[in-house]
Formats: sequence, C-alpha cells, structure tokens
Amino acid sequence: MQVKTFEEYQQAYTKSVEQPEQFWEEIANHFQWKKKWDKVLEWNFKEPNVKWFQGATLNITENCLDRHLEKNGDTPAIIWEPNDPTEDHRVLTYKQLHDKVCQFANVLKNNGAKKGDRICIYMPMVPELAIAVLACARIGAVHSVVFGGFSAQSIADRIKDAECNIVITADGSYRGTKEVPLKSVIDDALVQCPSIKRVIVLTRSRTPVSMIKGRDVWWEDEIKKVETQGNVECPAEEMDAEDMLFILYTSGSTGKPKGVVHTCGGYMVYTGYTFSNAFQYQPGEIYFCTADIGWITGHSYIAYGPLSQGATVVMFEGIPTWPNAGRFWDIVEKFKVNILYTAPTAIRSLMSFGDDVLKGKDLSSLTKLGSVGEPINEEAWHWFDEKIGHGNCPIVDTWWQTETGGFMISPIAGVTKTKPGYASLPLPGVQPILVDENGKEIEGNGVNGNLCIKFPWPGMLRTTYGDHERCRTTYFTAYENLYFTGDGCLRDEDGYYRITGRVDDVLNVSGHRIGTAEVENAINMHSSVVESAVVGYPHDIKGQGVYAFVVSPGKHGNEELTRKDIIMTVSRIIGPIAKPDKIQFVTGLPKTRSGKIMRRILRKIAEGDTGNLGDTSTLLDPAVVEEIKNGAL
Ligand code: 6R9
Repeated sequence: MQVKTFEEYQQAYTKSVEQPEQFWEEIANHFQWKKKWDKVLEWNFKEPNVKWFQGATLNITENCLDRHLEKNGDTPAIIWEPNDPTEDHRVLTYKQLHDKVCQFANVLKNNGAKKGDRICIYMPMVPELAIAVLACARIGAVHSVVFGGFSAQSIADRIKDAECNIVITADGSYRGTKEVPLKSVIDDALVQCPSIKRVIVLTRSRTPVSMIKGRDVWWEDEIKKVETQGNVECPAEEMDAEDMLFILYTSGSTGKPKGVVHTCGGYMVYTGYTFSNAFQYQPGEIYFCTADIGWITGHSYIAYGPLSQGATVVMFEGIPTWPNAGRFWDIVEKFKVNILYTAPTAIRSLMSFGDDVLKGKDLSSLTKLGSVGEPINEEAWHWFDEKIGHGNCPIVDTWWQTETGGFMISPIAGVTKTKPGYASLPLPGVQPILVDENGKEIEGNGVNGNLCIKFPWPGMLRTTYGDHERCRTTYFTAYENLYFTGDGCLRDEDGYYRITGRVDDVLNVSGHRIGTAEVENAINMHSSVVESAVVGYPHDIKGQGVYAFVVSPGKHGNEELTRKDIIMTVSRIIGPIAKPDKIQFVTGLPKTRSGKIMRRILRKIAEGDTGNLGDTSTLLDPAVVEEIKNGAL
C-alpha cells in the first residue's frame, strides 16, 4: 500500500487518475471486509451523490482492533500522557483496547443504544474518549464529538441538530492549571435537549457534579454491571460501506455550524491509506499527534487512521506550555517518539519561548515531522526543521479539511522533496484544480486561484446532517461539477501547491475554524449591541486573530466593561475559542447602498493597511470609514 520512491508515487498517481476504480479497489483489498463491494464508485457532483464500495459491509473497529490481535495483540495501541507529568502514564495494548471497547460497547447497549442512534461525546483527552468513539462504531451508533472548548449553547445546538439520545462525558477535565467542569456544562446544555435520555459520566477530576436519577449514570458503575454479566465480547455490527460513521460539526461562512457526515467504508480506506503513506509508518514506530480528538485531525489521525494500520499512538491530555514550554519535548524524550504531528500555532507559540527550553532534551528519536491546520509560515517551518528535526526529518505539511476526511495535498515523508510553506503535491487519488472567479480553470504553473477538486476520493463528506441541500450549495454550486474547498492556492513553477488561506468568511484562529457570521451573531445577542462585523487580522501566534467592529450606542461611556461583557457573551454562545481579540466601537459600519457590509475595507483596517482602501465610492456613508480608520486598534 505504501509508495516507496518518487517514481512509485508518480505511477500510483497516474493510475489513480486513469483507472481510479482499479486503484482504490486494490487499496481497499488491504482492509478487512465482511462482504466485498459490487461496485467501487458511483458519483455525480450535481446532487451531490457519491458512493464508494457499494454493497460492501464491514465494521471499522474490526479493522482498527480485531485484525491486529493475533499478531500484534501486545503492541501498544495508545500511550496516554496525563496533563500532570507527575501522574502515571497509561499504556493500552491492542488487546486491552479491544476489550475495553467491547466492554463499553456493551455499556452503550445496556443503556439502550442501537445502530443508527446519534451519540454526543464531550470528553477530556483521556483513553476513554477513544474508547467511547470506537464503542459507538462497534455497535453502529453515530458519534458526534464536541470539542471541550465549546459552550453549553454550542453543545445544545449540535445535540438538537443531530437529535442525539445519549451523551458521554466526564465530571471534569484538566488543561494545564485549569479544571473545566464538563458535566456541569452538559447539564446547562441539556435544559434545552429533551431528546437526551441518558448521560454516561466518566470520573476524571472528581469535581462535584449533579447526577439526575433516571438520566445520569457513572461510567465505572456501568462497566461493573457489564463485568458481572460476564459480557466481555461485543460482536461488531455489520455496517454498509455507505452507512454513517460519524458527524462532526464545522464552521462555514454562513449560519450555524453544519454536521459533516462521513461514512464507514470510504473513510476507513482513505484515512488508513493516507496515514500509512504520508508518514511512511513502519511497525514499531511511536507516533504522537498533538491534536484533540474533538477535531477532525484527532478523528482521522489519532483514532481511525493509525489504529487501522496497527500503529502506536501517543495521546496527550494537557497543553504544550504547562508546566513549561518544554512539555512536548519531554513527551518526545519519554516515549522516544519517532513521528511528531502538530500545528503551526503550537510551533509558533513554543518558538516564542526561545531555545533554552530545548536544552538537554533528547529529540534524537524523531525521524519525521508533520504540520496541519493552517498555512505554516517559513520562519516556523525552518525552526521546526532545524531545532526539532535537526535538519534530518522530512516535514509533512498536510493540507486537508473536516470535509475531506483525510490528507489531500501533502508530501510523502522521504519521498517527496519538501519546500517551506508548501503542502507540495496531491496524494494519489486527489485531483486538484485552480479556478478563477468565473469558474474557469487556470492551467499551467506559476498561477493563483481558488482550490477545487474535480474527482471524488473515498474520504470525502457525503452530506451535511439533516440538510443535503446545504451540502450542495456550500460545496458544489460555486463551480459546476467541482468540490470547492474555500481555500485560495498558489501553484508554483514546479507544480507545487501552497495554500494561501481561506477566501470565504471563515477564520482560522490557532488552527480552529470559526465563521465570522457565527461570531457576529453571538456579539449581536448582547443587549447593548446594535450590529457588528467580524474579520480576521494577522496574529503572531494564532495565525489569525478575531477583530470585531461593534455598533453599541448603549455602552454608556464604559467601554472596558462593555468589551468584557461582549467577550463573555461570545464565550457563552460559542465558547472561549471564539473570543474576539480586539473590539473596536464604531458609530456605523461601512455599507453599500444595498445594505451590504463592505468587509474588504474592514479587513484592510484590521490588518493596519489603511493606505489604500480601494474603491469606496459605492458606500452609503464614506465618512464612517474615516472614523473607523482613526479609531483602529
Ligand atoms: C485538517 C483541518 C480546514 C482548513 C482548510 C485550510 C486550513 C488545514 C492546512 C491548511 C494550509 C495546511 N488548513 N491544513 N492551510 N496548510 N497544511 O485543519 O481541518 O479544521 O476543517 O480546517 O484549515 O484553510 O480549509 P479543518
């Protein structure tokens, strides 16, 4: 399944374009199916309707667990490092993980879970999170993991949208010196969610929680029940290749986050194939992905992709800067990590502490590095390369999205020549194309355009939950017969791709996707706000910061307090990750005569680039621009 040389990559790529069905069929044969497919691919991007491996049945957990047991049952699957370095780490072998997943799958069944049910997971980065995810997949329930940084309101919105009937959570979670009361956030969310019949609560921080009779049960008690029933095995539910595996909510340029839907067969094949190839994973290697399972990176490259390949994954509960900025390097040294996969925002943040924290750390086990989530600036790339990789670890800059399921454009470690800031070349099976505003293909090299994909790949989203039309209009109507990524992209003279960032109203703050419309809606809920406009601006560590222009005549001269109130409102409505970094009070927003906010102008002001604001003649009230310019933060 792995390509070993650049020639092999080129051959694989050509085959994947000329004979895509044969190409993916051969890859799929490396996985374990209960029944093989009748047809490899059926598709159109009009509706859209994409089906891979039709007629096949499988269970992804048999591929991630059972099939490794005979030869590799004692291989560590998960090495877990707790938030507090003085607490013991934990190792779960494939055999142990298998048993725990089966046990918890039986807990889910005892609590009424069935195939097709949607189950919301809101948990800390502990092994039980991976166990909960896999247990859902084991019984054919659809998981919807919500990242721990989202508010009660965001959780409620997601639970309602997916009509979940069970929540899996923990009493609390540790993040550095902070303790987050997860169960209490869930309690607040559930006031709005009558569909939830059961809440399963793991003990982690043992902070006091309210347990409601008839609704809330402890994870540990439920496990005991299963043990006394002697119910250790749990047969894997037979799933159709196109049955839903999970929903993951992500932000777009309009409205509320949408539930991206991934299905069992194609997603399994795609995450396994891309993991194995991009990182050139070899048996025995220790792989550390610093993402949270609450994001797609954790789904695809902590859980499913590595586990389907029998890899050993390091999972970390804490944050990179606690107890100090050397924590990642301590973990690398402690577990002799070979492959480190992290994000530019983490690299920039750790860089800012200087190189002293690196002194005496043994990073010699590292052989490959990876980056994901946002464009990596050259300075960070070189620091990562020199200080962490000591100049001899290829950097795999993986470009992909929640919607793509797995890596799309990425170097293959040791095979593809890398270039700082470039995601380099499309992986086999991926057909990128650059288009101009009118949807016309921009051919040749040394060009810039909007990045689209013209042919389906097995890991792509199938729909947005409960609203297929939204999937169509968001991704498939901007350009006919193309999947539109929302990213701008440069293809250089060598045909190498460099992602330049979002071209829509989506911000990328510390690698987190945040819709400007979402933040505006939250700000507008504050009682003294009339309206607002949110844009991004360059931020040294976060990549982008959130800049809000707010019309608030009722602030009564106390700007500082109102500012804090607005930040609190955004925290409550979305979560702390969407808090504005800057709030500028203005008397009006620059609007066209038809009432549209001219974000182009606001973006320039937020970037501090006020010299040339472009054409402002269509503005209703040009004076407002002067005022905003003069008050810029
Ligand atoms: C995996 C993930 C997707 C957006 C994407 C793009 C940005 C991700 C990148 C990158 C440049 C990379 N992005 N990886 N930009 N180089 N290597 O992050 O998914 O949270 O859905 O975000 O992130 O803008 O469109 P998601």
